[in-house]
Amino acid sequence: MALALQWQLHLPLPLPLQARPPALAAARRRQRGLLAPARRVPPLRARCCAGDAAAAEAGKAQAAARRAYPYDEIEPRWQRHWEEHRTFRTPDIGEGLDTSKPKCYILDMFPYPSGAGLHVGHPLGYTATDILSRFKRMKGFNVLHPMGWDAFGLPAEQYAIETGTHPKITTERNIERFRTQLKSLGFSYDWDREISTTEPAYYKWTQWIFLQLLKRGLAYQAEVPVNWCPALGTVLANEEVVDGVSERGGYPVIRKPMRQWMLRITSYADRLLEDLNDLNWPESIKEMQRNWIGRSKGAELVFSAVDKEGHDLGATLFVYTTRPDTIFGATYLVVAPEHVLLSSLTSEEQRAHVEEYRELAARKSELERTDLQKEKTGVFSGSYAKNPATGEIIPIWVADYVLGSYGTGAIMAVPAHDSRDHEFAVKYELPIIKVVSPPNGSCDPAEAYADDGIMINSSSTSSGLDINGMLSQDAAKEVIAWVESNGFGKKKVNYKLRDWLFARQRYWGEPFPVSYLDDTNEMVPLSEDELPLTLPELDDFTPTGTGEPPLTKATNWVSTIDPLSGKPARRETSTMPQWAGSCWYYLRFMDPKNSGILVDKAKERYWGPVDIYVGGAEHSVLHLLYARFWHKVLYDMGVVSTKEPFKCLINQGLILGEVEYTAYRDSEGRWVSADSDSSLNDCYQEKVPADKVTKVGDHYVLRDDPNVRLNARAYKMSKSRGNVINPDDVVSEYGADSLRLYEMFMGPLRDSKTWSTGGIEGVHRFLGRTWRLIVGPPLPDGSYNDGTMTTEDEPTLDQLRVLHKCIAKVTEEIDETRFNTAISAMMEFVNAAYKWETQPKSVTESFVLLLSPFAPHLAEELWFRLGHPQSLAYEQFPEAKSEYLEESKLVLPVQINGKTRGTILVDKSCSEDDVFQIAASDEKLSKYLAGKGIRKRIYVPGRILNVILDQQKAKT
Ligand code: ANZ
Repeated sequence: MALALQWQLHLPLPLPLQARPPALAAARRRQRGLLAPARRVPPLRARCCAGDAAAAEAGKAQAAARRAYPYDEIEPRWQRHWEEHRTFRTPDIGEGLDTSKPKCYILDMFPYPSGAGLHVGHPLGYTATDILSRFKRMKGFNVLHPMGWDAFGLPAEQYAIETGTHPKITTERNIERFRTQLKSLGFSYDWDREISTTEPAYYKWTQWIFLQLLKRGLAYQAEVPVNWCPALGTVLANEEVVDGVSERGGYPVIRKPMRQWMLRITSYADRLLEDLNDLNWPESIKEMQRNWIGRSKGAELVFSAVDKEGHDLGATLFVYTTRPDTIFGATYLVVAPEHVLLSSLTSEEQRAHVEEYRELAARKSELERTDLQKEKTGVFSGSYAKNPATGEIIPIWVADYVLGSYGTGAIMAVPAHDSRDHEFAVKYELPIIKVVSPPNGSCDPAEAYADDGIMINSSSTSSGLDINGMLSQDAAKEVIAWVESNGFGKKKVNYKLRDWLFARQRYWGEPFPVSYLDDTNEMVPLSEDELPLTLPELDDFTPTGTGEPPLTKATNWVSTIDPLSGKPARRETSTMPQWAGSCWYYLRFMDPKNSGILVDKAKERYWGPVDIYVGGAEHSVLHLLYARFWHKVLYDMGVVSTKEPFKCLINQGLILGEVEYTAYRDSEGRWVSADSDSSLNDCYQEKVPADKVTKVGDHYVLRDDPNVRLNARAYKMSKSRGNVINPDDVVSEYGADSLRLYEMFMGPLRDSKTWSTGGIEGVHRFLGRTWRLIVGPPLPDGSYNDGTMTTEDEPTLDQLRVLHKCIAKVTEEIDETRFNTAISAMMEFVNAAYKWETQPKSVTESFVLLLSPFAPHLAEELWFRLGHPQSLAYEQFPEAKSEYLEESKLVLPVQINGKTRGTILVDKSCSEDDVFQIAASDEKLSKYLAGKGIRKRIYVPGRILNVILDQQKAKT
């Protein structure tokens, strides 16, 4: 996804860094080891200079000494093996796929291949889906686990503008890098299904879908406001505008109407809302989608425009309200500055004011206009309307807190019961009439009362409508019935969801397969057999300065002949937005090479829908909504067989940079504890390395001076903070299996987590211990024996119990996507196995299979050494046997005369006599029982043994 790494988390900023203390003081502190090195120390390999061979050798030796097992030999070997054997290729239907087996389609949100390469945030979700894919394969499922590239978009185009490098070249280079990086992590993708949204063979079908939308009336053109930057001479995407100015250069941006392609997603609003109910998605994401769709119920009311004297002007204003019950309190109307009737409603006296106001409003974003904190502004239009309920003549105003794009773009203002209207009415001295009384009778007269209540001041003999005394909700129904029978309006459902602005004035996107006849300007679609319409080559990507897209510069491409009429025509020069390609890519993975149809029906019926979809929460609204919309259109067309594309959705959490410790000093250079009363704003800040810090209770202090408390905080990884961890470095220092295991061990998949180098060393050591447990210790020269240390011994009951407990736990935790606790269970197994005298082969084999989804390279190597020439990727995942899961022994509390005196370990099958004998011979309990007469024994099997002593005898 284009924004995959633009994390949305807003983290608190650190205290502003003070002017640095004199260099000498800093140097002194550096000597004392308190100042952290300016930047993270690069990994061993990177630290060696090219020419410094001796240092390189030393570095290698150091790395080898730190490496807990030879991952650097094992991992490339198995990656080669998988590639050569196409181990993870999923055969097609009719090509050997056994469709009697259950299927599981496991999908990652495909990345935007940015120039920065992979970030450690990427492998978090990718490792999770890889574990699930490997697990499901071993559980007998046919698994579809593909990868591709969402490669159209702004950064490549901006880079092209700056450097002249064609976006295609940059994109290919970036894809190459991403692919290599992903392969180095051992992910089990079926690389034969790789797709890129920028390939004509792919976007042919994006264009095809557009033509279907056009045929169904779901694509249309409209004049809509865009972000126009006069200084840059270009239209900007929303993300390129920051606080009303261009992100690049800081030039003012205004809203300017432009002809644009729109998609009628609003026709699907109800279905997009209702079908959410059946999805296994996080509730929070469903709620975000519901809010975005924003369904509200109310009425559309009709007000006729009149002049000052009440003469009909022949114009009708429709307003949308969710509170028809408050109609008697409507003391004025407001239209949006962009309302089509505004001009005709404006009187000559007011025209100059209204025009000026309209221009001012055009410079504001919708966000700014709807900001409740901003002061409301507006201008009287000079016209009036008749309130159908009261018969009163009320003024019509224009104000930008009413949006042209919502409802009807006009409202009836009820200042007594709507806070925005109230603020406006107070400012412009418009009448405020209370029509709802709170059920308990009291409310603040200086504010709008927005809740339901009992209707007052709500009857009119002239209109015949009387709702006084009714509850708001009943009154609303009554008003709707009244307006419907008197021709003053109707019941109405409204949505916040708008139609989707589906065009960008950019080069690097899918061309629209339409053109316009030169003579009539009529729009003509390309016929389907002419697809794909390929993007023309272009050398100059700079904006045209007129707002026309860069594609206008491809003059030969733009001029065409409409094949149907033979008339000269001009091609559409805007391109599709970045979202287009990612709306349907999951379908193409099912049948990526089909040139005759978007997806083969049988393949779609087998693989659809996606069973598990994993990605960042930043895509929880738009990407998912757009993809669901297209999917529903394709469903209506019979192209897909399911109503929804993604059955289960998981959002992985954010990985924050390593915790940073900050210490404070006053101007004299003395430490100031972070919890001291004096203001830290006046202090110098110092970053303290982790080895100089210790934890006391739940806070951090200087190891050398525990009275000095430090601030500890993890920040979002960013180049400017210098806290970015590059997965390549981790792979070269610890191996891919360690990175995978660490990312899963950091904490629950869905939570935010902080990176810790100490943590990765921990899991690396665990893998090393596993390696040595099975292969044996290193030989004096550092190499290892071939084969393993396992024996052909029959496993003992205890060994089988430890193994099956681990199988049960790992299976359950993978099923529940709790990978961190699955890893803990494997660590417990290894600890237990180190205590065994022998490692029976059958137990080791099962454990290696358990480990394989998490650390596949190491597991394959061990499996091979255990005597299996084939990859373990399709071996059966071990099954936990219940007979080994039940603990046969239990800890039984023993009470003597009602007081618990100790516990004994007994076999579950023990009889009462046996249990009593064990208690009597227990060292601690025997002193209470020895020589005492027993009056009664109460034994509740599995729960308790209670012994009542014979008091008489006890005394003697
Ligand atoms: C009269 C009224 C009285 C309203 C009252 C509210 C409270 P939701 O729930 O978001 O759909 N409204 C309608 N169109 C608007 C527009 N284009 N721009 C700004 N505001 C608009 O909100 C619907 C309510 O928002 C409508 O109900 C209308 O104000 C306002 F006591 O009408 B109400």
